[in-house]
Amino acid sequence: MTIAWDALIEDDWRRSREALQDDYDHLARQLGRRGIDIRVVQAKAEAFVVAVPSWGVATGGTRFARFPGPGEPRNVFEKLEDCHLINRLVRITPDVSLHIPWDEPDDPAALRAFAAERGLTLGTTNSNTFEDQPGQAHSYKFGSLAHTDPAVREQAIAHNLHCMALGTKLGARAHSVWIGDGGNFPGQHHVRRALDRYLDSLRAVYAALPDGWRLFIEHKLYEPAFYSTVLNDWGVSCHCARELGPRAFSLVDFGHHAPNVNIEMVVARLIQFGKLGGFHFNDSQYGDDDLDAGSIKPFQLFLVFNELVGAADEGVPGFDPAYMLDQSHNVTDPIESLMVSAMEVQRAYVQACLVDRAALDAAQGRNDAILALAALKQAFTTDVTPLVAMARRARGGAADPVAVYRAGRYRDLMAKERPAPQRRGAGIV
Ligand code: RM4
Ligand code: MN
Ligand code: MN
Repeated sequence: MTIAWDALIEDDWRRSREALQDDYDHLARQLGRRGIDIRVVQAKAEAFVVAVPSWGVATGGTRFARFPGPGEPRNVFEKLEDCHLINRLVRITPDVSLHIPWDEPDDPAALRAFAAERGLTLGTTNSNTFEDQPGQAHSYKFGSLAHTDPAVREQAIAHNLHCMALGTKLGARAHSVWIGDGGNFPGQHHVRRALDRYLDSLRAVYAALPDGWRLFIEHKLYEPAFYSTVLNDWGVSCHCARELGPRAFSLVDFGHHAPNVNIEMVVARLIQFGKLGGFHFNDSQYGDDDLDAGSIKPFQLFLVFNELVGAADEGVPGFDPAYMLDQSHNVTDPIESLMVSAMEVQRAYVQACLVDRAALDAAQGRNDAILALAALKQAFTTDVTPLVAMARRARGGAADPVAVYRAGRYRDLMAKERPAPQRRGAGIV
């Protein structure tokens, strides 16, 4: 059985078009008064893309429990089916990040073709040396790339090389490394030596980076190591990326910072030092909560995009960050969460495009804090909903993706088509 998505998208459009057009016209006039052509901004919205994580389409779970939903994907092909539907409705997520070995294909060419038939690319491989796999020679219990035992480090390096070799067959262009290495207790590991070992291992990974690829390294303050981690913050990450070479960059996962860290500052500094590789978008109240992007601190997301749009406008050399979502869904339908999150990231981007940079520059020059903040707030408080909805519509997506998704009753269908229990390790973190 198939679902008539095109008809559902049209129904939704017919229902909403009049109100939407009205709101759009109003916004066009409002922006016109500020000297902004809505069509120019809409073109930017239409060109915006953010990758979805293959591991995000299944329910995540916590260390306490996992409550799987009906019809969850059981393998990488089914994950791509879900990703395809997401992109079909929102039209800004044509790229999927894969996690190896969770998504290890028997036949890489077949997986690549399966994705391409659905208009999807597989742009980034993510390695996993934070858990053990069946039959593995050495355990990662006490670390991987930074382990004290060279045999464990070799195994972790080999896994990363495998990911990149696989990625070349899948058409990927980047490899992303996050490790769980660190200590749970003071004194457990030698802080400086652990970082030296990590860097030595990463040099071997970097040396094998395929032509035209970028290497992303992802810092994280804590978890699973609760006292100290090897790549603990953006400064250490930036240092390591510099040590490695011009194709190594820092990746910023929003949840990997202490509460109240000024992430837009982190982003600005990495831009300034030529080492911003990309993002794992999500949101959090406390730690690596992996909640939906923009759900807790939408103003922070906007401020990050304010830095990004500012850098793009200025033509900062080498500035080309990769945008990816990295979330774990526990109480929502993962497809809905990923659609909403992608749209929230797009919204923040579009709002940042509305910042009156001349006014902001002038206010900064005069040290006028009130008007500087006002320039940002004017953009942030502009409701761009009709603009992004029209952008979606122009690309063949749904005016209201969640409404269309619910009308299609995809989960009910999948519950019948995907009855088997999910395999362990298939993206459950
Ligand atoms: C980590 C980190 C990585 C992700 C894993 C599953 O906290 O965010 O990017 O691959 O979780
Ligand atoms: Mn991440
Ligand atoms: Mn994380």
